[in-house]
Amino acid sequence: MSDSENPTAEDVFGSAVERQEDVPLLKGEAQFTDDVSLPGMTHLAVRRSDHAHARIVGIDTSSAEAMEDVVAVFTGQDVEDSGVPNAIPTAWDLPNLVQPQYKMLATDKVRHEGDGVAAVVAESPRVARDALERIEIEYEQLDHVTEPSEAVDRDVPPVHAEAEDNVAFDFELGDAEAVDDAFAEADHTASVDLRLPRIIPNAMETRAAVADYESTTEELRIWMTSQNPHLHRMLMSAATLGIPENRLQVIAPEVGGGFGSKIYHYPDEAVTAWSSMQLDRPVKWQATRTESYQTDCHGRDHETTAEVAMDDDGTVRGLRVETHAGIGAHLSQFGSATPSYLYATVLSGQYTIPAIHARVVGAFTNTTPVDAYRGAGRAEGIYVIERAMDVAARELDMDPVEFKKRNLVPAEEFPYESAAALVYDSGEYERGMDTALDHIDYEALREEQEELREEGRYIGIGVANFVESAGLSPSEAAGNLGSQAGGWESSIVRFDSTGTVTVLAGTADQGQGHRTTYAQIAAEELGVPLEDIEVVEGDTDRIPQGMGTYGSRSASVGGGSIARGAREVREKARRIAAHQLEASVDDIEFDDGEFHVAGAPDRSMHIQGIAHEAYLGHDLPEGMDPGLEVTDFYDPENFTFPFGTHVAVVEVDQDTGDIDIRKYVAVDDCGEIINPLIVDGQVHGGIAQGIGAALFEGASYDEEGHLETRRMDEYAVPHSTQLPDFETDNTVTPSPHNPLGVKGVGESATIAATPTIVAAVSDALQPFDIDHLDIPITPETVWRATGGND
Ligand code: MCN
Repeated sequence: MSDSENPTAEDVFGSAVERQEDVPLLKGEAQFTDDVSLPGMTHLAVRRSDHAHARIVGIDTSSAEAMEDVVAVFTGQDVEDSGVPNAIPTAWDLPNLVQPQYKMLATDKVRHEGDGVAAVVAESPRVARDALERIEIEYEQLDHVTEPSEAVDRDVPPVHAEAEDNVAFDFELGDAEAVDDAFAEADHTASVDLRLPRIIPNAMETRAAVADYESTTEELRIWMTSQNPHLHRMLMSAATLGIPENRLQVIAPEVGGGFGSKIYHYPDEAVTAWSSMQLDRPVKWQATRTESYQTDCHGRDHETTAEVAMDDDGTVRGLRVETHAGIGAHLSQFGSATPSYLYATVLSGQYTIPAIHARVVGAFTNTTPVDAYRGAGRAEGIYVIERAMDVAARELDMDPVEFKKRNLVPAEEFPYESAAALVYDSGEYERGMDTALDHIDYEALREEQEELREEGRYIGIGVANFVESAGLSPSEAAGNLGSQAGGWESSIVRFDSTGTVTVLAGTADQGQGHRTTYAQIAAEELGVPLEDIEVVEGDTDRIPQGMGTYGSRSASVGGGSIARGAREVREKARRIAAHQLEASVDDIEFDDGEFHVAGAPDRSMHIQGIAHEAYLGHDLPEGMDPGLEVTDFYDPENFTFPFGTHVAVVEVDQDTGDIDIRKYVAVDDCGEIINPLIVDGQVHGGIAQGIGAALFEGASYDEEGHLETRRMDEYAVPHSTQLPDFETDNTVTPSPHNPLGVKGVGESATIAATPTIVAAVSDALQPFDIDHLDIPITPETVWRATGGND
């Protein structure tokens, strides 16, 4: 079927249905948190630390309090004195994890520039901001540290007294002895040092919250920029504010991008809610762009050494990885999980590496907390294995494509248990690689490369393979690894009496197109036209339970739940049809919304008509309750493992250092595809962010520990004009782990694109004897590494 046609309900799954959510977004009619305006609403602003590390000696708020239209000024001590639990808790435990208390506002020390010290509530946002300046804070400055390895190696005042050496955790995975043996026996070894700098998430909409407390009912309602309203409700209610979940409603209206940064429970939203409780008035807070850069959790921040042991014929025998991971000044909810399990378990990549050992030291530093950013942990892991494989191929003087192919997990080995403790569900890695390579003429390009080098022109070909763990589940396994949240998802599929369908989902869209793809799933299962289906997310009162949108889980876990619920609804409708058509249930066939008696197509009822009967309740099978609605909780048996191969061809100009991406090919396998248009969009956005990390992005701190990249004109993200046209393609290897056979796709391309580009640039620079350049590889980096114009 063509892209633009309106598919029938029967063939809607797998069709390129246009995004249902775009019209209000494009017309400016969509409601974001900042659009929420309540009678009597006040505005909150946060006074943040100007220092990387300092003791708070005294705070004088009197001048700010005296300002006209200032309603209140709160300090950390006020929050403490109010008697609320005041904890911003972590959501992932590790065996030796140090978990210092993280409060809504600092009381004793500031630990990074941007830590909240006081909050002003005023009648207008302008007055609230102006009053911040009038708060006088006396500090005693302390030595600070921003680099992870330095934090644990250098003698600096600890960020937290609980971790004197700044070690938040020391994590190991794999078999160190087996790796030592592999290195002792192998013909060759290769090693590479890698620095993955901090990435700032850069959602279009900065974080925001509006809180409205009703003292008479003791109920709190909060609208916020959330990727997971139910998780926010859980963390905010008991641990932070000390109110029961059933008194707290969290609503995520439209959310303008998240990329991970809106998963977390931050102090700012909490202090907004707390202030509303103190004042019994609605309170709004919206981050400025600089506040967002200073306080939204950053991504990555790894310093790694990777070593590979291999034989003459190119067989990899072992991998050893040592990483220092910066986790920032505070432990964010998944700040321990991301650089440990999410990272180390994918270090095997697509390869049959018999022995793997990884050690990760998580370090507190005087910087913005670090947590999951698109690709979370898996991006870092795949970057390590792909760079290590490229450098190892170079060591063997072997073509990297040949070397990688030789070590791929063969299709017949699935389910495949890796030496890094994962069981990959399904895969056809060689087919993915071949499909990607079919988009270029590899041999011809290699010849062209040789010829151009004679002319002083440098092209490079980068080929990166990836596999990722998406949709963390089942809950029990996640719990065994330390997760304090479930791996399940919940949905409600409800017919109403007029035959329209409401799908309520516990996930929360930030641009992924759930309203379209979820409607496609329900349409397919129920045979109802798309326009009769409404998808609702992001309101804990309308959909009581859920886990949210992160880890590329919504299609497989959220979508899986909707499919299960819809199937159960359909089966109930089938029983009603059988009863009213006076036939046995086994004789009732279902075709595009219509139930009919086998062999008698004119004896039929449409499912939308049955919905009416279900609510009338006049003529139902004996013992059946009225209504046509199912609430489902779905806990899949395992992750899904999306995979693929990306290829880039670049030309590097030695004189200017410029990198021109001549071609970019992405072949992704996300199992069965619900909507190819949306999958393509996810891949496009993901490539842009992966290229951003490779060539443009990276937060930096100056010598005083101040964030230097504080604004959009100081932190480079790629413009569309700096990106090539992307060629996308798919292979389809269904996942056996969910009812739809889908795998995630939301992070795949971000994971793949960075190593692909770095491989291509390194390949181009071979004549300069450069194996690896750290990211972001800017023109200056290239120019310096190649000796400038010498
Ligand atoms: N999909 C599909 N067929 C598949 C797999 C997915 O049609 N086989 C569709 C899904 O139905 C969904 C979209 O593709 O509409 C992404 O699905 P999935 O991979 O399940 O990811 P999630 O919806 O759970 O989204 C999370 C993921 C993550 S972790 C980040 S970070 C990210 C991303 O999605 N942040 C985004 N994509 C983003 N896209 C936008 N526009 N904005 C963000 O902040």
